[in-house]
Amino acid sequence: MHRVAISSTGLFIPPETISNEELVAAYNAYAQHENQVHAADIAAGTFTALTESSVAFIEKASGIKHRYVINKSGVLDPARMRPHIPARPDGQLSLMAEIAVDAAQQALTASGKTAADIDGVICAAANMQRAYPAIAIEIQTALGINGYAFDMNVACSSATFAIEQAVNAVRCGSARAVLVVNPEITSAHLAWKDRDCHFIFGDVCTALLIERLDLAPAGAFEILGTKLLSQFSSNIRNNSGFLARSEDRNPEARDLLFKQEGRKVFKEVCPLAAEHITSHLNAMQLKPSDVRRFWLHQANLSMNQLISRKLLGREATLNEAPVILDEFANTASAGSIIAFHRHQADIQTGEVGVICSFGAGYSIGSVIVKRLP
Ligand code: CO8
Repeated sequence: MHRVAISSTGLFIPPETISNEELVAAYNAYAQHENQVHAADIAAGTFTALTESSVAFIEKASGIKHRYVINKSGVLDPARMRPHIPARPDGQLSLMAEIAVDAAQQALTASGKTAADIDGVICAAANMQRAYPAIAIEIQTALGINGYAFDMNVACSSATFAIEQAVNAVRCGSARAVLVVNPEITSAHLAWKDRDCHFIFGDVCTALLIERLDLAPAGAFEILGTKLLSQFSSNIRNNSGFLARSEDRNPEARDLLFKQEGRKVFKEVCPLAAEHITSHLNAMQLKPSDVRRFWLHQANLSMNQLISRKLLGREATLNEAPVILDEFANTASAGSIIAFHRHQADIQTGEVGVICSFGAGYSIGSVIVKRLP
């Protein structure tokens, strides 16, 4: 059995950004237009008038200030309210593969590795742009990597669940190193016309190089342990899938995009996540107070504050539990990895940290790491 490390990370950030002010202005223009179109029905009581969104609510309820997106103009067009992403011919690199290759190349450069050092690629994200062939195989080929590649989806926990698969492959010797990439184009499955959730998500791609510790560069993070948990819930759900066509559904039906019972998710997932992290640490003879940094899933600021209160008996400082969701919004599985990518340079040799994701499924994944000399 080999010891395993996170050798490096990479982060692709889309070039376009949307502020809460821009988002709310577009939503409110859409709502006003809908209310004008349906004025007679509203007066007759057969149509419920749309209520306007507000920047103050978004910042107070979520902590989100802006988000990056692949395409801004389509999202902000009140007559469209979804990104404009032109279809590409089959011979051209697909969008998810393109942003994953960018993040993966950054991770390879950061660890001084080349394609020849890698034996596997896992593309793990909350949605895939096609059924097959696997996006991961396209990424593998674009990077010139031999070996194998596959896609997997565990919604917001896709990255941590993929880390465990990569760790197992490296630990037992079936791969020397595995690239885990998380291309999250959440803007394409977000209901931008729904005031309750139009502010939640953003686009990004992260990459992690999971490698045999004896091959990893100095300053890498040893993976001391991973722990996964899932518990079925429909409180976060997207019914889009290959059966939709046979079900004769309206392609515009609301349930074919992300939907959630946000309050229930908040109430149910916070205690589950805190309990999960504590029991994982206990199993490694560690306490939450031994942890130098928590790189938590980035869905909602109050959620992370509540989880850290449950863990530490007090609110964590930004140094102990960094926040990136103000800049990026919720980026599904990439959130905790962005926090790790951005906030790990100051971790000293021997210090321990926890990467933890939580989300749809429900699914929770924790990864305990220790900085190496
Ligand atoms: N502007 C103004 N007012 C609003 C708005 C708005 N935009 N939206 C809602 N309100 C109003 C409501 O109408 C309500 O009014 P009233 O009290 O009069 O009824 C009031 O504000 C409060 O509404 P809520 O109860 O809904 O508000 P909350 O305080 O609960 O905040 C949140 C809503 C921010 C959604 C919060 O519940 C939350 O963050 N919950 C946890 C969500 C979460 O973590 N979900 C995980 C999803 S991520 C995941 O698993 C990945 C899925 C795959 C990716 C999908 C990509 C698209």
